[in-house]
Amino acid sequence: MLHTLLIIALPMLGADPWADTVVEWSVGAGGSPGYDDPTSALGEPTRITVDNELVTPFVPAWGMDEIVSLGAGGSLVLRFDEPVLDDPGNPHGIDLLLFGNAGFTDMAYPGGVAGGLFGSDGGQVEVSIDGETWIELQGCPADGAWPTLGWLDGGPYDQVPALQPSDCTWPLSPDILVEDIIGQDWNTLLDLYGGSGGGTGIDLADAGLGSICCIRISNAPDAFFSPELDAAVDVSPIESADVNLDRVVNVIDLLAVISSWGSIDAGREDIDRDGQVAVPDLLLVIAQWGETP
Ligand SMILES: [Ca+2]
Ligand SMILES: [Ca+2]
Ligand SMILES: [Ca+2]
Ligand SMILES: [Ca+2]
Repeated sequence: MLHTLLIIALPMLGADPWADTVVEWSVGAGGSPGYDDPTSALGEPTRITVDNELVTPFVPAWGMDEIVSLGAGGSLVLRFDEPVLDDPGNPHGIDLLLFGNAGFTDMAYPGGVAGGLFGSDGGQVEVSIDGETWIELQGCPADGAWPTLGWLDGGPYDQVPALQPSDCTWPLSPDILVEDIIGQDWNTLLDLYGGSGGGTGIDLADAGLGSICCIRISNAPDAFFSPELDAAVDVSPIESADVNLDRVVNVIDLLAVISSWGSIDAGREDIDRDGQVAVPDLLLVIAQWGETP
């Protein structure tokens, strides 16, 4: 019995919300030279880029080991170890996030006032339940809004250290449009992101699928732009107390909440997302204790 309980309480080895394996990679023509390592699209979105700069909507990831560039005619298939679900508990119905290297121009450099979107390079997205049958998602560019915001406590052009990572498993509201952000200052931008790390949101219901294992990003043979991909991420349900995203709620999550106690710019530690790490967050950890979300 004790043995069984221990197994249940242990996290799945290496369990995380990021894409795990490159299944297929075909480099296209005219992609950015040197950006041809497909494993750059695995794991967590980039939060710190070249020269220790924090990744922000004004400073997208640009290291060669951080993003992969598809090129014209390029195609990349990624697999998740755990299926990505069309979970009704996911925020805004969004189940999957893609991170590229789009960014905002700065209308008041270095003040951080959002101008237009740059590096929004398109790319076709397909999803699959088994890695064999593919369903294309219409109107969903792989590399576009929203640019990655790596940290909640840094400025638009800061270098390390920053302390409070954004939540890269939390989408922006689909009600927010790029036009809403143009002309906004840094603090308003942070408010609009609402603790999210950005990314392009995908609702698997749009593909008519309850779960997927794999995504395919491809770029037309005659495409002028080359999309870049940084990461693919399984969205975490609302009020999930799995703060460190290892798919079990245990003492690690409890300690994370305690160490951010009282913080007003927390990321996942603010489990109910009311703006402060406090008693309700602690109660959610206790209520979900031992669960594997
Ligand atoms: Ca959904
Ligand atoms: Ca990456
Ligand atoms: Ca956890
Ligand atoms: Ca809270």
